[in-house]
Amino acid sequence: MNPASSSASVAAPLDVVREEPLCAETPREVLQQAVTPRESVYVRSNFPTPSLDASHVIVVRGAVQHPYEVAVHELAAWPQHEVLVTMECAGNWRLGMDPVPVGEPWSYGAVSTTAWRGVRVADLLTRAGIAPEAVELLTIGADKGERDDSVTPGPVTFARGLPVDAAMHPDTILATHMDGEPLTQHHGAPARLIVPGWYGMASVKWVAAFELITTPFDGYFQRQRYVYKTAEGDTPVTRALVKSFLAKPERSADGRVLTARGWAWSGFGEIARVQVQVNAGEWVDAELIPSTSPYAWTGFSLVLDIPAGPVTVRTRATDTAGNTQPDRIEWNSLGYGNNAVRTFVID
Ligand SMILES: Nc1nc2c(c(=O)[nH]1)N[C@H]1C(S)=C(S)[C@@H](COP(=O)(O)O)O[C@H]1N2
Ligand SMILES: [Mo]
Repeated sequence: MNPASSSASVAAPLDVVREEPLCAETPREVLQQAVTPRESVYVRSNFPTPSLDASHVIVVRGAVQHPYEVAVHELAAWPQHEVLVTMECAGNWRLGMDPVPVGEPWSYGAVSTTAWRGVRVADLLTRAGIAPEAVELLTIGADKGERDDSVTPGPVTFARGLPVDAAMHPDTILATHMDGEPLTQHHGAPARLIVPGWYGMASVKWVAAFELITTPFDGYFQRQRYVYKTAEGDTPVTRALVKSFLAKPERSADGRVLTARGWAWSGFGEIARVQVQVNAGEWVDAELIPSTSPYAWTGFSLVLDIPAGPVTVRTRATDTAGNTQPDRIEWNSLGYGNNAVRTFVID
């Protein structure tokens, strides 16, 4: 019954949305699998990809008792921690918004599930000794570039502030490996942050420095991007909203029965329920296939007795915090967090 059980791990080339800097989606046929093969993990980069190796040095500084530097190859001697995480770009399914907002025109494939391994950020910060006045961990990437709309002059560096409690969470890691192998260059080699449950922008790639700061970060990628901009004002984008999709429709030999399978995830809790609707009929509860990780998507499956011919199928997930995918979302000008129920057409 597992959505992944019908096929072995099969990779496929990414669907490229933009060549440079690379933005590319995980192809739909690969999204049938519980774990995304590393070659098929979506890529979202804002600037040219840095070329760094394991001699790259990460600086830990700011509001700490003992600032220090550590080369990435030295991290192999630290206690290791692995987490299986579904990571989604906040702009995933921007194309489903009407009108389509500015930004990368993502369809539904800016989401992947990967086993990330590395060192707990809590271990790195405990070694430095966090000063009591620290409020956020500012993670600074090694990539930068020009941004015409930046309110500050000069090149912008990819950097993000994360509340200290989220940084100290035992499953927040500085990952050096994905799928048991060193990170690929596009995914942040030699070391990247992984913040389970948050939209992808929190998981800073190519980490150059960790800086404990005493006032909330107000840089470009905190205040000018990754905010829900609506008529009511700006709200920061944080955790991933509850969402689901249909992965692999299967008909029986007589063409009648169709098995709806797919995945559901939420950064606000575990998946409590997935409902499926065919041709605008009743919503029916699907069977849930729990994940081995609280941060990885939950499978669902439902056998539907429907006639041959084109059908529309809609899926709607609810999490344990009581959030349900809405029929439509409030439009926001940067096009983030489109978790509205999507209609899938099956021929
Ligand atoms: N340094 C750096 N980190 C980054 C980004 C970036 O452009 N630069 N993009 C972020 C965004 S918006 C997402 S969705 C994820 C994507 O990670 P991936 O390319 O490994 O899938 O990385 C995040 N971390
Ligand atoms: Mo993203």
